Amino acid sequence: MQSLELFEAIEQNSCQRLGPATMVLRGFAVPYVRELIPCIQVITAISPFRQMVTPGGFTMSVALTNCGALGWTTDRRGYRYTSIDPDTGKPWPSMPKVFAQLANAAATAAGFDNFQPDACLVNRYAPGARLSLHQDKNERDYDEPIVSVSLGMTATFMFGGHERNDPTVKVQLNHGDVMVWGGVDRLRYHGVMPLKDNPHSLLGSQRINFTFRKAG
Ligand code: MD3
Ligand code: FE
Repeated sequence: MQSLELFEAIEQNSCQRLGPATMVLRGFAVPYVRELIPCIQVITAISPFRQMVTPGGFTMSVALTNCGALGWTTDRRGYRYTSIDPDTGKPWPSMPKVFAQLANAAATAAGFDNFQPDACLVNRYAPGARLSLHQDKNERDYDEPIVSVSLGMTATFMFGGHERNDPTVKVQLNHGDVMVWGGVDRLRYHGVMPLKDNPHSLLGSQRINFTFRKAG
């Protein structure tokens, strides 16, 4: 291998620390992608992507669905986890084994043993979709880590502090990157900048993000 290729190969699988308890595992999900993509079709055939309304009355630009025992939802009454998809009246589709295996392996690689998620939020970003700065506060146990998997187009993630006005660090999240955070970083503000349209070879003009949590 040429030295530049060797460097790129290492870069592809690097481990980057974003905060005291936040790691970016570059390319960690790449070996799983061929199995993950057909799972997305199965999940969305049961519970399609939809744009939900926030308690403030805004329609989210990000479309979402869920798999696993619990799914994250929002409407005019608030944010919460439910076992039933409010649009279908049926349970959310079950979490594919390969999803749970990937989440568990990534958590272990980042130093969190025995992560067994019961919820997987699947976010779909079309060009222009964004997620404004927020905290994830709807889960029961803040000691459990969260694992996020990025697929498709590259997004710019914003990583803030514990106050809304704290400065943010911007991080590019590419196809196959996995982020794991917990502990003291669990309640940090974060968001995603409006998605630029640079079509991806496998997924086209979209970004799909899985966020695994222990919600119940
Ligand atoms: C929390 N999703 O669904 S990954 C969300 O890319 C969400 O779809 C984003 O924020 C997405 O709630 C970001 C989740 C994430 C990543 C890093 C964090 C949440 C974080 C760091 C600290 C706290
Ligand atoms: Fe979040």
